[in-house]
Amino acid sequence: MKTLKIAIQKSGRLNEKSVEILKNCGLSFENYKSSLISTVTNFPLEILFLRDDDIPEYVQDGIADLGIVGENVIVETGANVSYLQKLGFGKCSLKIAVKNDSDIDSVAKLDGKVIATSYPVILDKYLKANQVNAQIRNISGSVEIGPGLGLSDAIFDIVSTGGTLKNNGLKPFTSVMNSEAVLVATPGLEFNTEVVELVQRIQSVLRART
Ligand code: PRT
Ligand code: ZN
Repeated sequence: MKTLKIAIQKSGRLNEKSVEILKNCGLSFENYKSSLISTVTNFPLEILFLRDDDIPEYVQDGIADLGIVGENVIVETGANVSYLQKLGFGKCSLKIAVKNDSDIDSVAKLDGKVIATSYPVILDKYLKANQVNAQIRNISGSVEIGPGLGLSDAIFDIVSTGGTLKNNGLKPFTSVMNSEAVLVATPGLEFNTEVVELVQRIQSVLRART
């Protein structure tokens, strides 16, 4: 029997809920902050703790068989993975926002403007689909600071409560995609006996919650 590997986020917004759902499936494992790999003692599974950005490619390439990651990260990396189950946490939207006093209120008005984001691939696709010619500035974090500093005319970022936009004097005017944490697998592994068993356990945990 093959020991499967599942990649989850090491630390960050999805870590706690990812660990929790696996524990609720009856899986027994140690969760030390310093350890990057943990062996499940009552199921043929190892847990790899990774940066979320690396998870889609690890799963695509079969280094990990399974992964728990935000859909936004999968779409941004363009990884070829199989979607097995939406997990109901890590919910957010990717939105375009501008300064409260900006006159930009439609996608068309972004033509010729500068947009700061950590999600250049998703944004580029959206702009092309809308035939808008804007300059994308790729920034790795704190993109909300851009418009206030004159660095960009707009931002494209993750929004959940909207509090960060508000605190930075920004307002969203369009939502490009919704996202939540999903369970993904290396293509072809969907029918593996242990994968099927794990997905069934996760689905019954999710059912018990509703
Ligand atoms: O270290 P690592 O690379 O693994 O983590 P990370 O820092 O890249 O990601 P992390 O932990 O911040 O987020 C992991 C995933 O959680 C994201 O890829 C999303 O799928 C999901 N998620 C859900 C969010 C949010 N909600 C969220 N609110 N990710 C980020 N945010 C940030 C957003 O970037 C913005 O700065 O929170 C701020 C906005 O929040 P509100 O509530 O003020 O709107
Ligand atoms: Zn990340």
